[in-house]
Amino acid sequence: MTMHSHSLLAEYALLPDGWHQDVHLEWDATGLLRKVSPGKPAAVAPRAPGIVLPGMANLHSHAFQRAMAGLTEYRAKPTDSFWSWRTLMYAFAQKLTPETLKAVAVQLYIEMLKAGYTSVCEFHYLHHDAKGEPYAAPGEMSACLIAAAEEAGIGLTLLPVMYQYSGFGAKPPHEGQLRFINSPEWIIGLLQHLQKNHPQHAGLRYGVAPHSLRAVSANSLQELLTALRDFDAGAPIHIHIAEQVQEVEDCVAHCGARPVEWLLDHVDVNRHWCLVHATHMTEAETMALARSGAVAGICPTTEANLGDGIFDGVHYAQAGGHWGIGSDSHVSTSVREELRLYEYGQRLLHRRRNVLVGADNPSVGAYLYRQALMGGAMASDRPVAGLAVGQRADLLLLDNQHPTLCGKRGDALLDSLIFSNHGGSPIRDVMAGGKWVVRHGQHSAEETSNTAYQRALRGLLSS
Ligand code: NGQ
Ligand code: ZN
Repeated sequence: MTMHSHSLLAEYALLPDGWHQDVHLEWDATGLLRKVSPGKPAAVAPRAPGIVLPGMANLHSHAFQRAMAGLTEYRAKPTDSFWSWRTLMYAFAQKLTPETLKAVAVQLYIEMLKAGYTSVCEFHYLHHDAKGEPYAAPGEMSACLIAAAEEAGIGLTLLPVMYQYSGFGAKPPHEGQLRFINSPEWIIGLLQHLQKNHPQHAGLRYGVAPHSLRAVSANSLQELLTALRDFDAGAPIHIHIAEQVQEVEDCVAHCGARPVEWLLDHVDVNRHWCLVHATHMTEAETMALARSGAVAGICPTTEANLGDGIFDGVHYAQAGGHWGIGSDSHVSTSVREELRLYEYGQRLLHRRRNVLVGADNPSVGAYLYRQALMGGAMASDRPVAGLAVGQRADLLLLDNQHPTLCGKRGDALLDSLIFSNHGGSPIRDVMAGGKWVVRHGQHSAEETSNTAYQRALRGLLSS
């Protein structure tokens, strides 16, 4: 295979309608697939020996939190919880500078690519400096994430976060939240600035993220959505919705409804929406969310790490709800581990096996991979839904001789990839937007990034 070719012959590939032999893939200079033809060996195209999967979209990331993974796993109080973790996270967030954010994000995005994510949605709220003063350049921190994604070669959906309050009832923000605080006008102004200085393309998309119902008011949420319609009516909208029982109770006390219930009643929630951590829903809310066409953003490793609870995957799957996965706080950046833990949570809860499957296919791996791919593409609102004409050439080339995969065909490959975890990853090469970014398990910018990351981490941990 040559580095600059715009075509390849995939020996065995997963397409939207299933597995195919000898698939001729061709893409254009913008990285979009122009040809996907199975069963026609073309002598001209370089051969990709192995198994080709579409690359996965990561629908929820707070990049800076990568640098604190592993640093909150000690007991400070017997009552340690999501909220005490959040206090530690705020203290850490205070230390980030534009330079350290960029170094951490490049490292993270390289790790994501190596683990099978070819796109990421950044739920980005570190807008101002540590005192809460705006940086001289608007979007200084956003620009660092855009530059990091470009350097790593990962597709990016950037979602600037609107954040106003510390709790329901317009409680004033805490000191630790001052870096996040803004308004609907500020967010739209930022989007305009970003669109001017870093215009959107197939690898870069903008949307918005009202942080949560506890951090914004009903009025400012409406204002943001109205202004967003003028800026870009199809832009993706992400929100943290019902992660903790405490926030559900506070929402009921202040708004007279549970968070998902309230949102569905007051806002036109549709396929442009992604509800992250829809952990605590009644069965009626679960069904209504599935019917809305929105995506549920599920972050299994982070939700387990923070003690959030378990998403009702069974009823949601029965109702045909869209969902995808996010690595959120980045205690793990593995597609395989995220999907495995989603199914394992359901098994432990229901004391059964093979819980999350589609109506027409018994393979758990196929359900998990295909659904997460579709939901991730919707939440990203970029053409990353799989290997089809018009979609991005985002793909993973797996080693078919790896002990995890050897001798297997069809959906058993996905079952094994997710549920058989032995001897390192079989993901060998990764292409994003038509460019090989990982070859033989190595990213081209890995060494430079490691050095910058080590320097950044030394600074963050000593201050
Ligand atoms: C966040 N993370 O914004 O980083 C949140 C914690 C909050 C998760 N929800 C802060 N996992 O929800 O207030
Ligand atoms: Zn989050």
